[in-house]
Amino acid sequence: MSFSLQAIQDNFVPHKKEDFIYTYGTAGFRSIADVLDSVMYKVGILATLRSKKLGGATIGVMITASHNPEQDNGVKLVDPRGEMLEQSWEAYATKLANSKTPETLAQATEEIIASQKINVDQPANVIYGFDTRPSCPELVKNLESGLQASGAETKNYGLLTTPMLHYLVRCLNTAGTSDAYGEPTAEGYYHKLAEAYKTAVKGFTRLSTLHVDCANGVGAPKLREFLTHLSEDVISVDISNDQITTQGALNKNCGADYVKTNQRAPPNVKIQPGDRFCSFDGDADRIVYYYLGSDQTFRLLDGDKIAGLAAMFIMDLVNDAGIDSLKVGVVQTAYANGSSTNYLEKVLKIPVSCVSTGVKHLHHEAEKYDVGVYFEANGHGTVLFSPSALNTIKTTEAKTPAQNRALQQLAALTELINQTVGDAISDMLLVETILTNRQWSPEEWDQAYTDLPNRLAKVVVADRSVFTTTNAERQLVSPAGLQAEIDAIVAKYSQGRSFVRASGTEDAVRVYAEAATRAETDELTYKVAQAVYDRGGGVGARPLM
Ligand code: G16
Repeated sequence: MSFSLQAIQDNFVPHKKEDFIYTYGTAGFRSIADVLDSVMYKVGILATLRSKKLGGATIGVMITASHNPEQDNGVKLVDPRGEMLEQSWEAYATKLANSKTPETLAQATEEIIASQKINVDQPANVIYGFDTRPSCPELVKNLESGLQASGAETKNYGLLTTPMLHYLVRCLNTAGTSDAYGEPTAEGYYHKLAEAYKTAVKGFTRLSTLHVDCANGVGAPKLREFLTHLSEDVISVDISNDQITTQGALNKNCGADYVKTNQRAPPNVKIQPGDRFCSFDGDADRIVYYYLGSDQTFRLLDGDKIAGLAAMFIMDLVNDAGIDSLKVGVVQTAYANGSSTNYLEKVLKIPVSCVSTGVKHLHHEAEKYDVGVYFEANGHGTVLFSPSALNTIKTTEAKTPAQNRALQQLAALTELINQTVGDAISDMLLVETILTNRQWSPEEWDQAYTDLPNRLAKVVVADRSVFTTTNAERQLVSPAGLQAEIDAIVAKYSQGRSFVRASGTEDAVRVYAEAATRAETDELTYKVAQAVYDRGGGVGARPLM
């Protein structure tokens, strides 16, 4: 298929809302689904250009708004190794998305071709998938129209979790190389994870049933399909919130974001002491665990706790395998609980880096370690093994049975963990592997450290773009004077910490706070939220305690 600017103009999909400004944010374009048709068309063109630029490598496009409510939707591009779109291209995405006429779109397209020196005669290969949102079929048509107009070879993989699409892209681009990642099919993905899990838990007693809340999203059918690859003696899973066709149910009072933000189990989940629970988000790229303590209180095991568990286990294996020259590190964001950072640095003695929100930032930082564990507190994360770490694990000759076992376990983890992006199914298997190996209950896992009480709040403002930050989002640069006011508030609370940043996926400003006690944390959160509302152009009701 050939590339033609004329075809791009002739098939132009106009904007539904003239004054809407689109931005390629934390996880691509996200907004109310009604205004995304034109954006999908442009993303089709961009994916084609990206593939042509990279000599025809397969690029992925995922249509999802993940944790957002059902009426939203979004789209993001996946680069050849399964990672997020290279950041320098985000500006091109934004430019194309905001082109309001066929002529300006053709001009913006030509500019990208010229500045990236793209040979438009190169072939282009693009695959795509989507989640369960009712708006997806219509948006897929617009995406297909953009891909066709720009002349890409395409394959529609249909309903997928986001991490499955990332996996498929990497498989297609590495097929037939020494780096081959797996079979580029859903079956290939299930098979790879299931085989690795069987190896990783071999010889250990199976744990009690794990209860999984699938947020009424795509994780439900995909987890069910996956589980057909493992027998009940290997894992026992009970799935809830699997109503993918019930209107309005997606992420509503359930799912990882609900549990993390509200610090409580979904109301329709009957949680009993001793049981182990986890929640996925709407596209199954995040996971958080939880349980009821012996005092009947809800206990959250979030992304920080998963990072701590994974880092501890990997460090032990690396030591037992006698390959402790490998540098293990953890990457977090400002949302990481202060106690978790303290545990990693002081108890495990692991280097910790702090970067801006968004897995794209964490992923790149994690690549700097031999084994980079990265998790956002919201449960989005994975573990990366560098090529040299993979080689060391594969080629080290064991001198003792214990060393041999540790090397085998590490090798199984490299297969079990989706190294392209955070993946709820794969992360769930990682946690289950560790708990099974240790024969731990969630309480035992939770004993590593005690979280400082913390709270997340949202403030709606007239224009969230006036909130700019520095120092990995820990300090505000603008609005002027607001950071000084926050500092003055925080200083009044023991172990107080708070920061404010504009969300890249929702139309709101986020406020995070932690302090020594629950009461202090709640007060600190609302004081800061009120300052944001007052100085940052708050709209609607002023936040109240
Ligand atoms: C996305 C990103 C995450 C980010 C989250 C919230 O998650 O992939 O990295 O933490 O949004 O971002 P923000 O605070 O900017 O709204 P998801 O699961 O919605 O794709």
